[in-house]
Amino acid sequence: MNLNESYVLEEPVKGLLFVGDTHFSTVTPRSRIDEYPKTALKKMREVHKICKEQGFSIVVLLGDIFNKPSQPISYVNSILDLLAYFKKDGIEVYSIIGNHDVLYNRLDFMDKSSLGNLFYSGLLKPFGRIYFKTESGHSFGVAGFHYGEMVKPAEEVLEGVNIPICVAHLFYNMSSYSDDYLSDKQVKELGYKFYALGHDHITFNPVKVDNSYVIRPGSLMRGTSHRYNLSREVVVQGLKFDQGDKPVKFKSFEIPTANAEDVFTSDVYNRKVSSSDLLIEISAQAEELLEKMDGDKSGRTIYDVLDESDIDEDVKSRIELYLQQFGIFRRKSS
Ligand SMILES: [Mn+2]
Repeated sequence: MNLNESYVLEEPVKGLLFVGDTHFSTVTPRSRIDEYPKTALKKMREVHKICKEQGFSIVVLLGDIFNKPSQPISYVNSILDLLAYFKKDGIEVYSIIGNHDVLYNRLDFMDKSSLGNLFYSGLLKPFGRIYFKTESGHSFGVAGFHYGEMVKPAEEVLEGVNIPICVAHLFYNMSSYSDDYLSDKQVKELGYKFYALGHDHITFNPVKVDNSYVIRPGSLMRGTSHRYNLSREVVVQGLKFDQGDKPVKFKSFEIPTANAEDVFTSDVYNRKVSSSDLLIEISAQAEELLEKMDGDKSGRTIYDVLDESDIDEDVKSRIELYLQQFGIFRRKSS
């Protein structure tokens, strides 16, 4: 399987729709009281509806399709069924690979992941490049970079296109920890007109940097009861072509969501749960923190990162206890 396939589309394209981290999972996060797996599929049906109504024939998923690399076969099948539903209406779905999709961020582990099933089916297409033209004759090139791949300059990878677009699974201007982000400097130097980024679960309006735009729709699913998830709208964002006098127009579409109070429980961490469930939850959060620390070169400690994290205080203190079990104690201030 070529994860960096090039596609040259024959038919003129009317628009591109970007869908942020879907995080398909059969496990309902403990903070949610709805059925997460079903809600995720329902939201993708809404995406399909938007495509039909707005004339999008290309959907680009921005990575983290699955929450964990391996998912139950029945759930993978229901996602294949969903992708077939897009295909039936002539909507092609492309995707890059996020850090949650493969074990150890190793692309050569794709064969062992559920995302690999989707790719082998041909209903979801991993891509390196997509070339197409619009009705008015503008030529576009979309360069996709999987998590862990270095983003290369537009002129190096997309020759002879009017409007180059970069799709990657990276934060933007996040200088605090790790190196999985695009800096302002890179955005300027890489030379793309648009950067559509997954990885960040928060929804942003496009940011203009010189003559480029950074697009971050945020995750399709609200996996946690983090503060930003309680208030934000869930959207998909896209580009429409040949609208009036402009070759490209940015569009944002809201995906209907339940009220946060109907999805998340307020006393999530006080709910009576088995201690093993609690341990799984806390260790998952702690592991995420440790992962973030991996790329950190600023000399900050895990407690610095923990203190700044958007995690309930109650959980923070439990993570602290968890870390202490492994002999990782808070550094005494001098
Ligand atoms: Mn994600």
